[in-house]
Amino acid sequence: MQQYGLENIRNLVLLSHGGAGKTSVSEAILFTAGAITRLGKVDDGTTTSDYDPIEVKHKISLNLTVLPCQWDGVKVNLIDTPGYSDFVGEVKAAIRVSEGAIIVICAASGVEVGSEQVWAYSEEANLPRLIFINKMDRENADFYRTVEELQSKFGRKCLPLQLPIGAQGEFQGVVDLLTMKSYVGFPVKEAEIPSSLQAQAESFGEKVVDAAAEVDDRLLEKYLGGEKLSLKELNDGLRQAVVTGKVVPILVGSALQNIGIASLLNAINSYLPSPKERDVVVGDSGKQETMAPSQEAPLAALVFKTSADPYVGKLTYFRVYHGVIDSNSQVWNATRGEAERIGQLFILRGKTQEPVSQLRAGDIGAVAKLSLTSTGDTLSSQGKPVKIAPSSFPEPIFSKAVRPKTKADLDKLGVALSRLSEEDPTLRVHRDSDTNETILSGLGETQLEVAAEKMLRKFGVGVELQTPEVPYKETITIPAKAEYKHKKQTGGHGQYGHVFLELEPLPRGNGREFVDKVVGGRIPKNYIPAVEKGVNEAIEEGVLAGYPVVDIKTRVYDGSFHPVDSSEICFKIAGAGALKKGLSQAQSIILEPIMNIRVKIPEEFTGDIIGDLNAKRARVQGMNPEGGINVIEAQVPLAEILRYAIDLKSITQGRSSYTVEFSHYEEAPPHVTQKIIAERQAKKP
Ligand SMILES: Nc1nc2c(ncn2[C@@H]2O[C@H](COP(=O)(O)OP(=O)(O)OP(=O)(O)O)[C@@H](O)[C@H]2O)c(=O)[nH]1
Ligand SMILES: [Mg+2]
Repeated sequence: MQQYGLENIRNLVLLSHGGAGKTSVSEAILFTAGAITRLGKVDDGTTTSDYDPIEVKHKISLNLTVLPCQWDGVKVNLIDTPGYSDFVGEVKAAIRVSEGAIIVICAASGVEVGSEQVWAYSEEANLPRLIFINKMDRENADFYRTVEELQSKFGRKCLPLQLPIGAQGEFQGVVDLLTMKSYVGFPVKEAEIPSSLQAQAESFGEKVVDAAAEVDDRLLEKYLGGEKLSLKELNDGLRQAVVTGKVVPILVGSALQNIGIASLLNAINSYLPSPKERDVVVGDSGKQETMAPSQEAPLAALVFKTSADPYVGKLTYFRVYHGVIDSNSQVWNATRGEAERIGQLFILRGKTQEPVSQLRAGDIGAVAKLSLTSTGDTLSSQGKPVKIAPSSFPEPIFSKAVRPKTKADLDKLGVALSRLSEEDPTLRVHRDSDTNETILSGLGETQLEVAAEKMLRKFGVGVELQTPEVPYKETITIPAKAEYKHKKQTGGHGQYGHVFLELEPLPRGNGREFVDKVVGGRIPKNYIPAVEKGVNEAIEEGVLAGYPVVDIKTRVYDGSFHPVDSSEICFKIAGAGALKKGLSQAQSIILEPIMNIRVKIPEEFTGDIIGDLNAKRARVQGMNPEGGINVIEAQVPLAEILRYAIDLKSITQGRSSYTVEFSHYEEAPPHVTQKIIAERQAKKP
């Protein structure tokens, strides 16, 4: 097995909006580097990266995929990611373990919202990057228009290192502005620059030389002195400029035609940093420090993904930052403070797993069936435990109720859901005790639909997703007294229970209280728990629309009994009856949950968003415009924002994010109350 030193590894994440061609580019890279012998196609479901049957079905990537290959003695670990914004959890995990990024832009559709989003993520993570303008063979492909757009959005540091030869149906190859040669077709043939492109190449080439010389005083001096810089000097200068983020090279090609891919691999090796050039942050949130990477002991490896494979079981993906990890060894999970047994290690390439005896710092691998380790944990040595800072994931904002289709599905539901949320850290599951529903939360509708599909395919669990019910509550507004006598004379001995209750509203958020104020044994002590039970059962239903009553104090203060006919059940019935009578006199109202919401949008959408929030009965509480972004804070009823993830995406074309959390319960306005009551009436058999 070949081992690679730190400087001979590249860990790279492929980023773009949905469908710009990341998976196709990764396939072309694997093919060009000789890691695969057939060039698969997304449209045929034959790529190495999109191997999951659900990915094949939808023709989009849903999971991050590690795709190693070798180019010129360098191991390149590409990580393909999904472009659809619901799956940003995968993107974040991939970014966390990469030293560099390739941003794929479609030459026909240009810089889309999703491109801006992934650009922002890579800025945030401080990732040196390359831009690959893909689909040059497509109708409407325009290199120069796309470059202009890139420069106007992301600055002039976006610098073409190549020009395309021809475009659309005529696209044939690229002009390299460093070597000043043409590279045409596949397998690639080197040629002179076509005369029609000569002038263009010279003017663009000058900018490349400027940028390369500028980062290094020695080069700059030589250049200004009128000397020609060698290819090596240009490459060294550019590498420095790229690694420090001063230049983002633009390359061009077509994944489908496999044009420009060898040049892209060359650029990856030449310009993007190796693991050696990036320290890693370790320690707990209070006390963090950086650790320089090294292949000497001790071990430090970060778990960045866990997948639930129906055949292999749990598969744990990790990136080694320090030291070496061996197959069939014992390591220390520093996050949990426990030892973990490591079985056979693998190098993954899509679904293929190549067993290896060892993985060294800088590299990425996987291991099956770990018992206690989960995503975000650090594997290290017990003698020197360290914790590597894990990636942070966005909080769930969109929920659906999960209904199993059959009894058999119900039995397997819990396991399937917990496996899924282990696999995707942006998914959460909880049981809503108010509505008795199992709630699955995530980032958007598509993500939850895919989760349901995975449940069926991977775990054989059929479910339906429904809009969750709003956990309304009922409360009283004035004190009331009520009496209920349960008395029946049947054949043998009769039934008798008699209760007086006093109801009193409590301040919002105080729940329920039950007190016994009966004196003189007018209700014997042993029947009081039965009264309370009756009250509690009736209180769960309320009198308006079947919702539980809260913020209420119930006092039992009087009653009577019969020495022979009274029983616990009679007092329970009397307690429930008195409560219902009391509620109907105490001017009951419906309470609805109010959420705190924080919406982050580009400023130009402020008017639309406020208008929409107002229509949703929100109270806007603050606005903080900052650098083109506006943060709007508001309180809004839960009932109005069950589909907010979808609404917001459509108003802002995806240029937005928000967080939401429960705040408090509040009286629902009359028209809402009437609607809730009418709906309940309609549901009654
Ligand atoms: N004409 C042309 N089509 C391409 C090229 N690259 C990709 N495509 C097509 O574009 C579509 C999307 O390609 P993918 O590779 O799946 O794009 P992606 O960025 O991985 O998409 P997501 O994973 O959904 O984000 C597919 O139909 C590809 O065949 C290209 O260079 N030229
Ligand atoms: Mg893809």
